[in-house]
Amino acid sequence: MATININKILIANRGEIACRIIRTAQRMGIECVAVYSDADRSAQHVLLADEAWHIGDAPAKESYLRADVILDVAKRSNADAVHPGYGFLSENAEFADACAKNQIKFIGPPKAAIEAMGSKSEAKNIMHKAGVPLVQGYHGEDQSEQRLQQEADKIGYPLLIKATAGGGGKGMRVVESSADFIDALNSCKREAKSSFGDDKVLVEKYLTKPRHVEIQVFADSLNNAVHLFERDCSVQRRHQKVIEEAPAPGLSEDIRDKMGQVAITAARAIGYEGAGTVEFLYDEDGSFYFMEMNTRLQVEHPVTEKITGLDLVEWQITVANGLPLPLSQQQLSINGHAFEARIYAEDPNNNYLPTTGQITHLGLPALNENVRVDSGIVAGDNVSVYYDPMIAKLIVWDKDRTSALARLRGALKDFHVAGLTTNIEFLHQLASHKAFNDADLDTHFLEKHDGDFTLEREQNETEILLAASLQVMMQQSAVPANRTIDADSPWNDHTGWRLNEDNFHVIDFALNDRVISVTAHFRDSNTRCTQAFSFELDGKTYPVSGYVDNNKIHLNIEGHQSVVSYARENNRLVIFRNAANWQLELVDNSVSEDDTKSQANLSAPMPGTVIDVLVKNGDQVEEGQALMVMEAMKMEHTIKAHQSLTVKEVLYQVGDLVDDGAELIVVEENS
Ligand code: MV4
Repeated sequence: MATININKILIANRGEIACRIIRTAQRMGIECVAVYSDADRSAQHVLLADEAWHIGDAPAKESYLRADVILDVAKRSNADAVHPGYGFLSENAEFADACAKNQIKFIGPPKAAIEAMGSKSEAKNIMHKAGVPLVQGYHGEDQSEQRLQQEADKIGYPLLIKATAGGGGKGMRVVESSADFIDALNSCKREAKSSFGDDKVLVEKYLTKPRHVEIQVFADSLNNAVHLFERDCSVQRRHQKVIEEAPAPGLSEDIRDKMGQVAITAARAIGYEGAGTVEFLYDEDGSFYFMEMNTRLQVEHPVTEKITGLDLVEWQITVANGLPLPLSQQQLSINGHAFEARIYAEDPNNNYLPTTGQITHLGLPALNENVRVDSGIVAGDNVSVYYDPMIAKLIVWDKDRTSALARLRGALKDFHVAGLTTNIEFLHQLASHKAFNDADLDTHFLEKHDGDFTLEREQNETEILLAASLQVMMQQSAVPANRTIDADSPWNDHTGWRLNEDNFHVIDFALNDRVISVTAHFRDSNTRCTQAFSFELDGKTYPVSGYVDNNKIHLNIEGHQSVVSYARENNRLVIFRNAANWQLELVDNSVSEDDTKSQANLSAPMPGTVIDVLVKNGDQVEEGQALMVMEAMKMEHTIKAHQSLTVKEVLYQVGDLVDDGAELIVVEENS
């Protein structure tokens, strides 16, 4: 096949995978066209792309699934190729075909290969002919009750009935004995008919403790095909993958090689081109059976990238250009071990149902060759009901499984999301679980260990509340080290701060459905930058000292020192400890007299140095009067009174460095 020259790609997708594809394409000097729905006007994939076209309303059916609209954009933007990502149109044979007919290269396999794998029974027939091992079963045309019962009895029990049009675990029935077969068959057919409009089924021997092991394959248009080893994706809930890893723990070199060769045979059998995945059920005795083939780049492809050192999107584009595969099988090898944890907006305490809302804070672990984050969101973005609730993928790599798993735990602790509930704490518990550490895996792993993942938020909540109290007091008492933005000023804060004679303050926290009150007293500080308090909570008094920096609260409770992370936005304070978080709301307990005087303080318009102070505490100043002069980037800026004011306190002196937004002068407006 002649080489093609792909200079511009339309990415028919959104979120992390669209961003991930754009990054590689741009690195290869290729222009990128994004498409977006109403919900994604300022999404990351839109901002990253060289151009972006609106394609419809928020629901996927009216945007990302509109093959006609997307093809039209591809033509109008002069794209040479379309990358479908995963989901949406990635395994839509008509779309692949329509692209080809319009001389736009579909970055994926030919139409026929997608079609061949679309039906479970057709796929199994093709694989059977090619000599690919299948679970003993029947996937024939004769769908009569009699024939199916007869085939079932021949196979033996337990047995599985699968809808041939099924997917994602829908339309499956386990049958324990011959007597139960007909009832299960009818119930499976009813579900298949209503879900897929097709009640054809196949029957096969049920493996009770299999693992999901899949092989990454790659084929070019010059008849070369290789495999890029395997991934173990046994840890799933409701057929959604949760943690994937590569290589599969405990797989022998011999089985790896056999499985890889079989996967290449499967790809060749359907004239494959590009990236694909052949899924196997891997049984305890070392036997493995073809399950299905995914004719796309998969969500979990980064674990393969980490152990092979390759960029699979680059390979896809290379192959789509008509060029040969970059490496031969002999040149490929496995280096180390990788995990991917899928970070979902979902609530482990509410049956793992998706959660929605704004991400108010996003703190990522340090990124390096050991830790990678693929995400399509930033703080401020909204997770909506319209799309998949996966908000990021955390990928870690190290020299072996044990050290990679330690990396995973560490990175999960540093993955901070506020604003909505996620599965991060659950993932951390999973990565800490003994059976997972022992790699005692099978597809029922999560069901089997379900009870072990109850989240214990109440545990050590006192420490969280004391840390939160320390943060509130440090922020409100305007200790210079912590004075950063104007919103942090006590005068712009209505959380209960007030100057009072006996120097105590009441902080009311709302946590879930409770209001928790902490009474704080100042104590003498032992050092310049730590501050000491007594906090009364639940009738007990805790002497606490510490300091706050860089989103961390350093806490010393009677000699026991600890550190937690936090994010503060107005009255919302989120404390992160280990992989858990506590979302606290500061409840307004101030009395109305405190609000009678307007207190618009004067703050720094940019970071810089104070070069002149023209007022002192107690001065009366008139509107427009110059109060302080700052210098930054060799430019002078004069801070002036916006109205008639009383200067309560000048907070900086000549020569002081101030942060952008730092409060400079505390004032009271003269009425
Ligand atoms: C099986 C099986 C046991 N025996 N087939 C589930 C989804 C579909 N693609 C195939 N599935 C299974 N097929 C036989 N003969 C167990 C499963 C299965 C499963 C497979 C992979 C990953 C997770 C799973 C969870 C439950 C059941």
